[in-house]
Amino acid sequence: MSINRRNFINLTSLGIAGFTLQGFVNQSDIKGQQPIVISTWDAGLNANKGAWEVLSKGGTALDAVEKGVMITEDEIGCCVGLGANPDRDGYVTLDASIMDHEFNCGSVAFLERIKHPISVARRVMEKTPHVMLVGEGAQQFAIAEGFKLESSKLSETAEKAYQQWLKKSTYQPVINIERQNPTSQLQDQFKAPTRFENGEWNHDTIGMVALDAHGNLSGSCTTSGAGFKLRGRVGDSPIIGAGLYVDNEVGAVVATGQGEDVIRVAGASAVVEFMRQGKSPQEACRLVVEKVRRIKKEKAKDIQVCFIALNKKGEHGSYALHTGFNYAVHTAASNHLIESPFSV
Ligand code: SD4
Repeated sequence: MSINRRNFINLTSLGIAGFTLQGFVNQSDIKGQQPIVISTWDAGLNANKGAWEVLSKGGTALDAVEKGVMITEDEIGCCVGLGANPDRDGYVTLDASIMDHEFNCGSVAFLERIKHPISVARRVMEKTPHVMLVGEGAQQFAIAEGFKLESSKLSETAEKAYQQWLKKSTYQPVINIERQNPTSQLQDQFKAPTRFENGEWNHDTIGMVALDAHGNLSGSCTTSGAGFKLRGRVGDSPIIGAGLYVDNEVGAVVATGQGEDVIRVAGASAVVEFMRQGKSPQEACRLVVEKVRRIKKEKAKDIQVCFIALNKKGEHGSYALHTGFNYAVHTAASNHLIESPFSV
């Protein structure tokens, strides 16, 4: 499919092009909703399959977005979870968040040695009066909930990357782009390095949002954050309203890229608010990305910020600051990657 990045057409799970959400959608409008799940980067293709197992059987979007990203957390040699790159002191620290259709939300940050931070985030949501637990406290909570304390040993690939990084020991944010991907139409014009080139992962996060057959939205996000970050650094992914936001009357949004710059604009929440005003998912994402670009001025060339959004009707869209971002869409018809439109 050829995609004009600047005039990208929103695809819809219903297969109907060109109808736009105008603000609030009545629950009765979406009876017999076709489920859909979308997630960031090419790792989303596998993650979507896990989510689809839940959605296709009439399961909830909440269960789907947890199960989906757990697949990525499990993938050794992938970008999130315990196999990912460590902080500058050599420890893998994980952030995750989850949100359902009733504004229930939970998150963990700076969590170490726990394989499925997304499930700990869900327990925070369901079993505590809090929204967010961090560090040692989050780990203690996880252990008390029966999660196993894993080894602190780095994966082989992360150890290699870390040794490489130690040679220079400078923190230089990278522009997140997709690894070489045979389906990428941008491949020729943009030579995407593999995740391991220069000893650096290319991106570190999976974010997922889903709409179930009951017409409810949920979202999840899980990440190792930025590789070689300062110890204690927390990004946007566990911050509700920044890395993830769900408003069941409007839509669900998740972010990836330079977390600091997503936090500054309350990114995911801002995208939801634009959709509430009637903007399409892609246009809502674009408006927030452009705000980041304005704020960052010439520094925008050094960072990546991307959003994916799904509205109440199953229309989806994305926008990124730079080329090289893609997202995976699973409907009853297919599970495929879409190149995101971008700003610069
Ligand atoms: C963070 N947003 O911690 C995450 C990083 C990311 O692909 O998305 N990497 O800032």
